[in-house]
Amino acid sequence: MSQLGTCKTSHQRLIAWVDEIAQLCQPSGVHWCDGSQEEYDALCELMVKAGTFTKLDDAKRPGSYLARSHPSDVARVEDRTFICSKTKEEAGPTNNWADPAEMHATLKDLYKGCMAGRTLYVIPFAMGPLESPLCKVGIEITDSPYVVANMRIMTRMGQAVIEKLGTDGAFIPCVHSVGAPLQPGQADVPWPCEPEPKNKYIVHFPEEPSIWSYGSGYGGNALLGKKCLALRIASTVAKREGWLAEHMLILALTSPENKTYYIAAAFPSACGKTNLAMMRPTLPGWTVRCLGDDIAWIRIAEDGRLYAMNPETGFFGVAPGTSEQSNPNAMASVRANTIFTNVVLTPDGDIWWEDMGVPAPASGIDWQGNEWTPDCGRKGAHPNARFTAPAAQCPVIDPLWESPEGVPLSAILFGGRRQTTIPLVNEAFDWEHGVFMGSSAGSETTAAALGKAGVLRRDPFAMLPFLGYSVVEYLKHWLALPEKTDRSKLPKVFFVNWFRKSDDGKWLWPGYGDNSRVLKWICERVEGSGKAVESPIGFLPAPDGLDLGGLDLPQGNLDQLLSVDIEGWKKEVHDIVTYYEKLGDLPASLKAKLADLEDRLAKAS
Ligand code: O2Y
Ligand code: MN
Repeated sequence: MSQLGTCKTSHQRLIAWVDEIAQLCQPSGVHWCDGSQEEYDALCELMVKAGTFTKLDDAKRPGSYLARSHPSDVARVEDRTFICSKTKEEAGPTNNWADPAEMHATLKDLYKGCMAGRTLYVIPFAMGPLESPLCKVGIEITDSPYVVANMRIMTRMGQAVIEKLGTDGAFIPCVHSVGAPLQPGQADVPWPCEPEPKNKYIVHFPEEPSIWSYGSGYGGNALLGKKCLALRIASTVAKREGWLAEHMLILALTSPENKTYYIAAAFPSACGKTNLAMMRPTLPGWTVRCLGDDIAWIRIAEDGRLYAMNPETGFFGVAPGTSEQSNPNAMASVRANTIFTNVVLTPDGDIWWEDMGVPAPASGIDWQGNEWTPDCGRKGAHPNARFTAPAAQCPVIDPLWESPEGVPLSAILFGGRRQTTIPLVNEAFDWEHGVFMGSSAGSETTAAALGKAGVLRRDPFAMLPFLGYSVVEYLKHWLALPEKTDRSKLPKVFFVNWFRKSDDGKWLWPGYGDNSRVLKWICERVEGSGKAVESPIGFLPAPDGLDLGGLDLPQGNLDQLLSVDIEGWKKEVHDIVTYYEKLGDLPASLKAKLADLEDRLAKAS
């Protein structure tokens, strides 16, 4: 590494800031990342020596590594995530707020000497193609080589970003430390972090803007380009600048007639965004291409339409449950050059996880580094185990996925994991009704989110953990779009639910590739040809509206999937009313949509 890592910028503000952070954190050295393959390889080798990485067998998983995190550091920490806007009101009722001056004082104490014995890495990164009108540059300082390696996959990182910044370009400062300084002579551990939950901090200062993360080396807590910059900070910038930063996948659906429709979809964490984004349709002649699986930046273009762009360059996907059946294109994406975190190491130097669709190895090493066998009574992979893979390796990556302009959206989908009440798909009556649908979206929780599994958690626009400002102001921002462009140019809005179950607990809908049947109906509705019936909750597919050719779906299932459960919906409305009360003074048009829904349900009963 001796020839690598020198500073190659004449951006004086950047140099001064790096010096200031180095003074505060007292690292043993400073390494400016150039983003090269040579640098990546050297860092991986360093991590293999430190025990952080295990190199996987090159014949089985070329260029790939396994990392095991500390058991206390396995997921995003929502209760330690703070939005430090000037006032609590600006952060809104759904965020943890702290006074910015007080938080700065707390952080200054924490970061004093926190990188002792470690290298401070400077990561120049861009979210979005460098030439995109929405591209934002961040500089992440970190003492974790694991973060550097992951950031290289997930963002456009390195010298090209330094060139873009020139001598005075704007950047968002992001400071990250694992919070584990080393005393002279102290041996390091494979996954350094601050194990005490209350000493972890994921902090956003939207006005500055800047990001400070302390104590965790994992995922969304540490790869600061992703949830912290591209959602929490970007949402505040987007509000100011008149665009949208959303927790949405982007896909392209092409019909047998070769017409392509671009669709963005907002589902809460752990609802299968990655699976849908790169789905293999079961409908003959239809293809899906992936543009992004997690984040969409959306702007009104010159032609008045909404254009969506994926600011990331990789997938940080949940491993357990990913299989040839659930997501063959994700499996192909992780065949090489992938970092796996918290999965099982097999005796032949490959990886395995629960529901991978292949037999478990007779024995292995589990995510905690212990001997493991399939019958030992413990899971081998952590439920939030991840793969970090380059998006370019996805076999169905869309040719326009790096388009600086983005792609024009025909439809926006909201959805969640709901076992009852919510139908397979329904279409909003108009834009405001669509915003109402997004505002009241919810999902039954799983392991990736904090708290108990199986509990309905309202998650407006799937942005609850990722919004950098007040949810009421956010909803107003969405409601204001028809004032900024011709209403007829806005995408149509739909709500989908692949997760409905029968009374005896069986899935009513096969999901996965068969979701293409729902997407086809959505495209037909965009064209004005899809058969629909008006209902109290929106437009539902007519009984013969969905293309179910070749699918052996019992009529009873279809009836349940496409009917309105009036009593269930009345309870839903009651629950939304209660939730809305917690959000504060919502825009009148949303309250009106709720009242209209209540009226229509009353008339239908
Ligand atoms: O637990 C983490 O740190 C990762 S969370 C995550 C990662 C990729 C995409 N989405 C999410 C999410 O929680 O929405
Ligand atoms: Mn996500």
